[in-house]
Amino acid sequence: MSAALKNLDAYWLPFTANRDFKKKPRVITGASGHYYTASDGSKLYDTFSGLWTSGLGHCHPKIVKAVQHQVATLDYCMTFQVTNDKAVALADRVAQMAPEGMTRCFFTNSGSESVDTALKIALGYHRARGEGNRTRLIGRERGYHGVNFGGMSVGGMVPNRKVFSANLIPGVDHIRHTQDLEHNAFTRGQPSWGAHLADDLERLCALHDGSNIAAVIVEPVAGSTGVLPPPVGYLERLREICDKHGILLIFDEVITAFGRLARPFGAQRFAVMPDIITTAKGLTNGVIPMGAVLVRDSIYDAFMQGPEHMIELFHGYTYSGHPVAAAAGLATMNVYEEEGTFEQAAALEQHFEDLLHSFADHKHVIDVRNFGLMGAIEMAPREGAPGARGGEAHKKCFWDEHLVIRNGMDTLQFSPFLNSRPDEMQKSFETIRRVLDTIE
Ligand code: PXG
Repeated sequence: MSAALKNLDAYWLPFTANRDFKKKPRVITGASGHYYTASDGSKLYDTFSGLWTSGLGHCHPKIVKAVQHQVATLDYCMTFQVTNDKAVALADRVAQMAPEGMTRCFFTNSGSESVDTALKIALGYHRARGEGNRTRLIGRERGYHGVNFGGMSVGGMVPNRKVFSANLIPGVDHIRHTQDLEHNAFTRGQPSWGAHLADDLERLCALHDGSNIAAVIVEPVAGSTGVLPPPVGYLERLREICDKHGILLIFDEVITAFGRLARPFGAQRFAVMPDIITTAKGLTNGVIPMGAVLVRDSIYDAFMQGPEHMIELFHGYTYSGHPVAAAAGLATMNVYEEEGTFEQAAALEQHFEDLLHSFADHKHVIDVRNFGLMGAIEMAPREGAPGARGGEAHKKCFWDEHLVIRNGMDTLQFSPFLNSRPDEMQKSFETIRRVLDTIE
């Protein structure tokens, strides 16, 4: 290992067991296409497309070139009161791909920022229309909406919330999640059982009075919690209930946008139209941090009142619409189009599903779930050591098999490249099978 990598003391890794990690660090120093290079020079196949980010593969030459050019042309300019050509072009480009009527785009730098921006827009929208009483926000158990205070509050990941319990934002409630192994284990795609779980929103409308609720936020397919596809009819039902009570529906598409479900947006795949969509990750193929929030025209219009010289929304980030990020975003959109990436993703779905479900007979496996190019294999926890099986699988794959896999506790999650080679995808699952066979 190089001298620069010897001392990890200063480095506090996110969402990582730091002390365990530092005993034997897993450090990546390069990447090309579907492979990483580790600090010992070995090449590793990436089964997670970065962190759901890099569907086109790593260091795509067209994105690299666009970033190199942009950083040497306009490295930064503020987007408060002045802006740059790339941000303008990317907003237009993304709006053209969006569901009809969702043509307004606000830039952020991450999924967490997109979520908090969306929640603020929802609250501001109601207030601008004279319904300032609509302040309540509804999330879902097991939802992941990032780690800022708004997103954490509407999120439903218990370990992420536990320490901050007393400081979560007030006026938030949650509907039930949709996983129930008794009814929907080993479903291929959307479970047929569970649409009625959306009626939990009616319960909360009865409890709080629907007229006090500003917005409901859900991931169309829950990702971080271990891939929970929506039951057939579930999203439609949520939409109906929101309409009935005048509540905005926010789809958190940080994972599902830009091809993971073989469409620009999950909303299009499910043919259920939300009012606000949050994105990040695939917007730039993960190359430069960036997020975007898309809103219906009517939401944007509601803000455009009062004196024209006044700011309509007191919100924004120093790096909202950063020119280098926007250049990466534009290049990414070009590649999606030129290479037919979303069609490539669609063509891989069946193969991916078959490979995942071949684990159904494995002794440790209690569920397999998939939708689009999102997949999960859930193992039973080892007695007294939850998370141990998943952690061991990750390390064994990395050290012994040159394979990067992602585990959330004992659930293995998969986010294959949108342009994966079927043989490489197959080989990665054969390897994982071999590894699971060695795990107690
Ligand atoms: N919303 C959703 C739906 C996400 O998946 C965020 C918001 C937050 O994005 P940022 O860019 O602030 O991290 C996410 C992030 C996993 C995993 O293993 C998923 C995410 C982050 C870390 C791990 O599934 N998604």
